Amino acid sequence: MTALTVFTFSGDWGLPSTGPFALKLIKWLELAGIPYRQAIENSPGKGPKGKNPWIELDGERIGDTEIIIGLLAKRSGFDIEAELSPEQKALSHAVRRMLEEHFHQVLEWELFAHANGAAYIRDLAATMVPRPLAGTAASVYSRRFHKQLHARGIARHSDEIIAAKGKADVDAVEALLGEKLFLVADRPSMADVTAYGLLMPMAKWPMRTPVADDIKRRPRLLAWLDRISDSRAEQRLAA
Ligand SMILES: N[C@@H](CCC(=O)N[C@@H](CS)C(=O)NCC(=O)O)C(=O)O
Repeated sequence: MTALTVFTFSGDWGLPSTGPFALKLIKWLELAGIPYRQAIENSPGKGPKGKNPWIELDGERIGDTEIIIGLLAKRSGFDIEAELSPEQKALSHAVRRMLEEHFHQVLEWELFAHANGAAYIRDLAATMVPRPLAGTAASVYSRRFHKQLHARGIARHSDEIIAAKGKADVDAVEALLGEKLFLVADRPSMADVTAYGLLMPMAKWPMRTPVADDIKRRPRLLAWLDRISDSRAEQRLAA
């Protein structure tokens, strides 16, 4: 395959990127054994869809992890769910959509609207723009996310309801995992890869926020996230 560049938010908390969708994409590439170059770009507006991550392949910029993974899967012949039954595929799809379309709102709310998340964003802004502008940059960013989260729906609820909604998703994931190694099969599926992207930042960030704290109190879930983190193409091929 020709040279592939993946544009992601910068890394932190021991992760190669703080972006949930970037982590999902990077993990899928690792499982596929597809080499890539990571380029740090913290302005999503530079991407073809105004969202992070995106890739550059054969001179073309492509956004949206679902579209990117679909394209690269076709080109490489790597189908992460090749051995799943139609029912397992449906389950994996439903979990992925729950995490991307609902849980992602909770993650962003804790990061941008919760006081402890917002303090992290302010400190981060100070590392990116000169001091006098950092406060303004952080509040512009935070206002933009508030507006988005209100439009998506989550920010219309009280703090308690948002936390309960987030924990309900985590409960569902933990119940589905049960005593298994991965969510729907004995190897990672798209549900696991997506969950890694969406849950791992909250499991790792040091800020005290309600749903992140709840994830950190679930050893079985943390062990599974580490298992996905450690999964590589070699293991898949050897399995
Ligand atoms: N459906 C997209 C979602 C990407 C997404 O929501 N990215 C967020 C960061 S995790 C983003 O760039 N937000 C910035 C913005 O909306 O301004 C994908 O799968 O790549």
